[in-house]
Amino acid sequence: MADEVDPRADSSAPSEAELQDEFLQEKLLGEEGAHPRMRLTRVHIRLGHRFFSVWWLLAIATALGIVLVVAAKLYAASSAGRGFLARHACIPLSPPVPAGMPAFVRWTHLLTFFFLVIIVRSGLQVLADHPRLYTKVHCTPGREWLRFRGPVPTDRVWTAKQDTITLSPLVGLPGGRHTIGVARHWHFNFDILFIATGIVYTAFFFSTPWLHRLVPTHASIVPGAASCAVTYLSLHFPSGASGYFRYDALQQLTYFAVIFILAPLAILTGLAMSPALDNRYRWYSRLFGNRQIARSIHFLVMVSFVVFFLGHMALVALTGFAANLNDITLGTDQHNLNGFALWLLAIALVIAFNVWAVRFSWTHTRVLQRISNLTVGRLMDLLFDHSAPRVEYRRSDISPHFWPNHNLLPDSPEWRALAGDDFRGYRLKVHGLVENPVELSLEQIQAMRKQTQITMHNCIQGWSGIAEWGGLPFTALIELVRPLPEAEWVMFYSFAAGGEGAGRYYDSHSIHDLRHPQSLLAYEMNDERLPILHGRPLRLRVENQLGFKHVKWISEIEFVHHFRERYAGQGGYQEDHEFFGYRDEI
Ligand SMILES: Nc1nc2c(c(=O)[nH]1)N[C@H]1C(S)=C(S)[C@@H](COP(=O)(O)O)O[C@H]1N2
Ligand SMILES: [Mo]
Repeated sequence: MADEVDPRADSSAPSEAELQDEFLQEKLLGEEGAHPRMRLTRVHIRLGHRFFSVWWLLAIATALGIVLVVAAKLYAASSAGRGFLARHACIPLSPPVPAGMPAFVRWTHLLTFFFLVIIVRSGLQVLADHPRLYTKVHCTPGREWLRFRGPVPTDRVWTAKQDTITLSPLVGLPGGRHTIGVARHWHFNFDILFIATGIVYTAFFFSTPWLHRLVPTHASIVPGAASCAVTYLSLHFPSGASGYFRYDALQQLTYFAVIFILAPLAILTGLAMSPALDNRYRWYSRLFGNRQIARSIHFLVMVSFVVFFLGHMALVALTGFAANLNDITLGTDQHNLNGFALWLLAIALVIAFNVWAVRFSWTHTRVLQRISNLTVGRLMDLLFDHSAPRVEYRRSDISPHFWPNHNLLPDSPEWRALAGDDFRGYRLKVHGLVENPVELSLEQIQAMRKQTQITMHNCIQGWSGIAEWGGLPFTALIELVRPLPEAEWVMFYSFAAGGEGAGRYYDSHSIHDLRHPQSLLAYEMNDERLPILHGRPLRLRVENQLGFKHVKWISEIEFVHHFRERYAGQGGYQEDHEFFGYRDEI
């Protein structure tokens, strides 16, 4: 039997500084080979059963680009082409608005750019933690449509954590390997800023004539945009002299699509990956097909933003750089270099912020985590706290492959001894702030109320899988032990050491979440005894939370007032060591 946990008496518990140091060491010294770096040469796309290097895609896109330019030049020179271009002006018919960008556009434009840089960089870091994109929720190795590293090895058990790749801090925020906890703090906090800016923009948008410059109101915009496309593709660019009285048809359509299609799509597909939402309102992720398609769309939206940014910058440069930059920064149409200077300053500030953000991530990780607990955590309280998970799947939905994570099996001698005796000697110890502390054998647990549920597991890294779980509904245990009124959190301790090998794995849940009908102490998976890999003899299911909170190989359960009283006080092993949020419903 495992000895009782008393972390307060544990003099070997690492200090904050040691935790921070260990994090820095482990993340930055990830050796090449075991955890390859993200490189374009390693990106492969699947067609049928074969994977092709993404270079082929880029080569085909380049060839297509050249063909389009030649075709546009030929067409524009032909009599039919000349006729078409004369009939359909590239400028839309919408009424002109006062010259110069209004201040709200200039400011939101600049801020959105800044926020998006952080969001894209931290998003890439999240992707690096499971560098495969799928169309099915099952995430079966070999069935991904895009991958950033080689195939999953088939000669051994391969965990999702082993599958992570390393990112340079030039690309990812904060860079390194398996820094998803930190990346999510940047990603979500800047999402909030991005959305707030979007709301301000939209409010102004509807109360100014700006509306008329962007919203397509006439069908002539379609041939107009075609006319612009032919003009641009034949490499004729308007000069900046015309000023920004109105956008041309292609500009109008593109800006409209970026602001009112791409940006909302980014937000909506991001939310579709939330376990709280997906396991409560299945119709929501179904809007996109399923949560893995939503994840793929989320990625493609990011790619579209980057492609748009490159094209946008190229055209701004080609059509009168100085005048355009005056318009974008100062809202004037002059031909001096003031706007250019301001623009350079803005770029320098964004770069400086990113350099600082990487450093800060490595030196003040706990501060970032605390900020997120206050911002993102509060928002999750507001949005998700009342949505008890309830979605169930059919047997035919069960995933053929369920990724394992972190440990292959606990290396604790107690667990090994118990496993050697087929867990006959196992006693689940339930104690702490309860009226009736108990020690339950597996037989006793199995003799209590049994519940089965076919549910979807969402790992923080991005993969998902559906399985059937059978076990004791947590409410039955609550009824048995009768928690005292001051018990608000429940700690789950594992036999296994945490992923970093330091201290045992544990996590906590609010009693509120554990009263949900889908909170389960599982001893069966897919109608069979819970496999060793997945947590034998007991593992937790709390379906509105991410996978890392589902403790495997449970040794004991303790009711406490607050999780702050245990170990480093952040709520769990991953929260202490990896700086994850203590509640992760998104
Ligand atoms: N004891 C213990 N429990 C754990 C982990 C772990 O490393 N140790 N990993 C967590 C993570 S990150 C996930 S996604 C799930 C994975 O469960 P599975 O291996 O059954 O897929 O277990 C969670 N429970
Ligand atoms: Mo996970």
